[in-house]
Amino acid sequence: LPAPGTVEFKNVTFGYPGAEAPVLSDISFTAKPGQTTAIIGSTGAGKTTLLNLIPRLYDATEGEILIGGLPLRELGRETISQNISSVPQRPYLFSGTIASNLRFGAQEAEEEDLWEALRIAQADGFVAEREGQLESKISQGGTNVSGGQRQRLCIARALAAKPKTYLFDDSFSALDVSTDAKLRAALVEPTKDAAVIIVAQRVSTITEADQILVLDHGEIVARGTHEELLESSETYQEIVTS
Ligand code: DUT
Ligand code: MG
Repeated sequence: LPAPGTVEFKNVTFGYPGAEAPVLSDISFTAKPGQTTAIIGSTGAGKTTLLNLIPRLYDATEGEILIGGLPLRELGRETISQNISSVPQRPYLFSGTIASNLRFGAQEAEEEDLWEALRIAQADGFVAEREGQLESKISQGGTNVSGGQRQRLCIARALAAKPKTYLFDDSFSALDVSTDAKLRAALVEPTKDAAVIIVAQRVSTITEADQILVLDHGEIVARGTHEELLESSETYQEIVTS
């Protein structure tokens, strides 16, 4: 079997229920542990839809998705949530404390582990400044933290769960360029044995990725490293220069 955490798409097609045309067509790729797979493409290309198939928010209409070589459809909810952490495009926080939000996928985590996750996510500074720190209250929907803080808390939550597969949906674009760079540098070590799939808007976020998939109208129109795509893909060149 492929290593745990490996995500394989085999000829996956998906259409939203009731819609005529599929949103994703014949998608095939493998995201391996120890590697970063980046997905880039214009708005509406199907990037979020593709990521959402992995924790089974929807099931593929055709084709197959395998996790660690096992069909996704045969894995239980619990196995999926224990092994895959997803930072959604619109990250959400629950009403409760910062600690309870961070422990969502990691009930057993010690305070020290939570601080470590916050440090990596570049969120330790503002949490330390809040009255009550880890025990400070988050209001319903997380409206008493800023969008960028919410994003970093959700990244910390994903890290605290120590999954085998990370899904980041446009998780770095609300951060300023310098925080984005610091955060991604800090992520290298804790995610080094995991499969990391990143949807990005900024090319600078993914130039180091092991493979980049260029998605256009639900199809992978090019794939390769940043250097390879600069040579081979007009769509990628357009994204880089836009
Ligand atoms: N779509 C639906 N129903 C949904 C979500 C999306 O019909 O619940 C459509 C809208 C769009 C396509 O699917 O035509 C792909 O949407 P997705 O959100 O996957 O696109 P994206 O690549 O993530 O766009 P963005 O960069 O704006 O996040
Ligand atoms: Mg999206």
